[in-house]
Amino acid sequence: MNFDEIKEGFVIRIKGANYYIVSEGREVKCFLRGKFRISGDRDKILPVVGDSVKFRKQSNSKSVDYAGLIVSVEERKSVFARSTSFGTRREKILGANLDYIFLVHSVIEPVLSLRLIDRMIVAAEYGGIEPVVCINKIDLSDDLGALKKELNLYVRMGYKVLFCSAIEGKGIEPLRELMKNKRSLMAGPSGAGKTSIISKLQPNLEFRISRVSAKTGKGRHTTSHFELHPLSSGGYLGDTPGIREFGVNQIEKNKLHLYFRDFCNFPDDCRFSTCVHDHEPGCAVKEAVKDGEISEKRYDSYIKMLRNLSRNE
Ligand SMILES: Nc1nc2c(ncn2[C@@H]2O[C@H](COP(=O)(O)OP(=O)(O)O)[C@@H](O)[C@H]2O)c(=O)[nH]1
Ligand SMILES: [Mg+2]
Ligand SMILES: [Zn+2]
Repeated sequence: MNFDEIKEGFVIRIKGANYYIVSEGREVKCFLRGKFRISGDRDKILPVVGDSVKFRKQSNSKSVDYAGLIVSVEERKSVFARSTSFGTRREKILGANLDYIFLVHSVIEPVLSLRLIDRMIVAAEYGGIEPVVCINKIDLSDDLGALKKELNLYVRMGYKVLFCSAIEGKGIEPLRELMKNKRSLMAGPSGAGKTSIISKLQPNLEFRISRVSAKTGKGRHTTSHFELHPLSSGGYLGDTPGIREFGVNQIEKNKLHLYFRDFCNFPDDCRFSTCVHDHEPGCAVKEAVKDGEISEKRYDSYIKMLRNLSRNE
């Protein structure tokens, strides 16, 4: 085959050995050959969805579905990863360069769990992705004011918190606005309404996304596949139907606190520089919890996660 001309693009879908790249507004089917290097320190890692790549376009190709050869992967700005098993710190990188991860949770059915939200936020912060808390099914809430007050905790930390009802089509516009020209991922417990929200964002997109998960969702523990789908208002969106658990066991115990944004206002105030804000005396974080500057719920989430990480070590 004859290759020339290096082009740039990013991976939106991987099927077997085929990598589908968007480049200059077109989809290009590419493949890998041999070993290649990721610029920076991650060597010999296979591209994932969202990776920016350089590829050699096949010359003389008239077909839209022409082939290219991926020659390099650019350094990742963010990663979407999860730990692969308990008792190890191994992780699997599922995606790269995502701008937002929408943490879709419902008021009830399934019941709202701030602890799960906290865990998902840690996973997002660890990967360098901006999380957006999205509370769906507000039509089922009997006290929306109280709910908003409860969630205000995240607003104070600087996170975006959205409320919507996919059924009633309420609160969808701000979601669409945020997703515009960004690469986003939907995540959250099964039944929270991810698919319903997608169908309101862009009719028929939910069918394309479901098809992806139907094909790959054979075993619920094996699924870790997602694709990025173009949004007609600009940007790309993926769903994570099979990624049930947000494993964060790969995080080092003494680094966990770095992913709690609200703890970071007190970085140098603890007596011990190695303080993980657990049983140490003179801990500024614990002091801030006592003073109500840090929410007790957040601290409880932290300790719970810390204990889980300890169990792994
Ligand atoms: N009452 C109410 N039900 C909803 C809403 N959004 C989704 N549902 C229902 O919740 C169930 C799960 O929704 P689905 O979109 O499949 O959730 P997913 O598993 O996160 O993709 C379905 O029966 C939906 O009809 C909502 O805003 N209000
Ligand atoms: Mg779904
Ligand atoms: Zn401390």
